[in-house]
Parts: sequence; C-alpha cells; structure tokens
Amino acid sequence: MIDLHSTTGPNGRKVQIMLEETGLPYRLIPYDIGKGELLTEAFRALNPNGRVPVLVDPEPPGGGDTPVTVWESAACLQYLADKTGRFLPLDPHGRYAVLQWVAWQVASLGPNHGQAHHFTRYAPEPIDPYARQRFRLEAERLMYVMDRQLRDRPYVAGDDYTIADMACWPWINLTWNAQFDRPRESFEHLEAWFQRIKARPAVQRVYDEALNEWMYRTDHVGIPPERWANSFGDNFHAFHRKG
Ligand SMILES: N[C@@H](CCC(=O)N[C@@H](CS)C(=O)NCC(=O)O)C(=O)O
Repeated sequence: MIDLHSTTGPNGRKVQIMLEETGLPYRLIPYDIGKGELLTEAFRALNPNGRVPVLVDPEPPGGGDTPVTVWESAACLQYLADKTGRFLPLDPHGRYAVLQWVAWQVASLGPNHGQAHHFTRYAPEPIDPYARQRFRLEAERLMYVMDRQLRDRPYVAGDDYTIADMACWPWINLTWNAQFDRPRESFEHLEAWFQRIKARPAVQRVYDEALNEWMYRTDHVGIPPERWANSFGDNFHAFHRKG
C-alpha cells in the first residue's frame, strides 16, 4: 500500500486527489507543521527539502523489493500517472500540454499564491503593504491566465481531466476561500472549471472533513508564537541550517 505523507495544505491534496481518482490503496500519514512535526531527521531522510507531500510505494511499477520514494507534488502526480496509465496521455502533444501546466503550477501558481497568502494572513503585523500587494496582484494575474485558457476548453490542458487540473485545483480552492481583491465573478471560466472539478466524487472524498479553520480565514491569522517558530521562524530555520 502507498504511504502518502501529507498535511491539509494544497500540495499534498493534489496527490491525494490523484490517489482517490485512480483508486489505488493508500494510507495517509498526517503531519502538523505548526507542531514542528516536519522538523525531524526521520522526515528529512524521506525528503531532503523537508516538505510534504512525499509518497512511498512499496510496489514500484517495474517490480522489485525496494520501495520508491517520491517528493515534490509534480513528481508524485507524474509517478502515479505513469504507474496507472491514467490522467496523463502518452502522445507527445497531449503529454506535454499537460506537463507544461503541471510545471506552471509548481513554479508559478503555487509559489505566488503561497506568498500572497503569507503576506495577507500569516506574516507578523504590521504587514508590508508592498509585499502584500505585489503577490496578490501576481496571484490574480495567474488566475486570469487560467481563466483565458479555460475559455475554450473544459480542462486546463484540453478536453480531458488530467493531473494538470489536480495540480491547480487545491490552490484555487484555497484562494477562493481566502477572497483576494477580485471577486470570483471576475473569473467566469475558472469558476465553471472549479465547480466541475469540485463535483467529482474523488475530490469530495479528499475534502470531506472540517476545513482547517486558520488556513481558510480571509483576515489576518494570529499564529501562536510556538507554531509560527516551527512554520516560518527560528525553529524552522535552525533545523534547516543544522546537520
Ligand atoms: N514545491 C513543493 C512545495 C511543497 C510545500 O511547500 N509543502 C508545504 C505544505 S502545502 C510544506 O510542506 N510546508 C512545510 C514547511 O515548509 O515546513 C511541492 O509542490 O511539493
């Protein structure tokens, strides 16, 4: 059975959606970032970058007894697509149409939305207005890119639902809940795509739990000092400097 090391954050959710969509048996191993649960040598042995998601598959596609460990959500999604032959076409046109959007998600959509959320809600007050605005505008620009792409096609890479959609959806979900400056109505095609995917049983199974309240609040979140130190502050940096 595949182990998915994850949190309720969007990067792990992408991989969990793919596991639900493919029906592969898996076990979810949850971590609480604020409690410092990623700051251990055991976890660093799984992922030298110290972040979730990580998947461990004891039954790799080519056979053999050595489990495969994969980190970075894009690599996890591609691994599961290759293992199952689903949600990533083999023909070069279709395949790279999908992979370029997966790369765009992990290089642009995720990091910029992550910073927009950070400077809106998690950074200590007073929040730097330049940084807040800079990342919110870039987050919105990227949503306009998606909205335009979805004007003529139902899914990010074309007619079919693929790992590109699974990569993007959890971040749009997070941002919709956080309500940045532009209302959802400004992104008509993105919203239609969002609802199309939200209706999928696999997606509903992944999100069928109480939302992590602090993550989805629209206003500033006063993260308790110990949790902040583990997530963004001294404990986090001390761990990554040592060893
Ligand atoms: N590019 C990575 C980003 C992973 C990432 O930042 N994950 C967050 C949770 S959504 C995390 O582990 N944060 C904990 C930390 O930075 O200590 C991916 O797509 O897998």
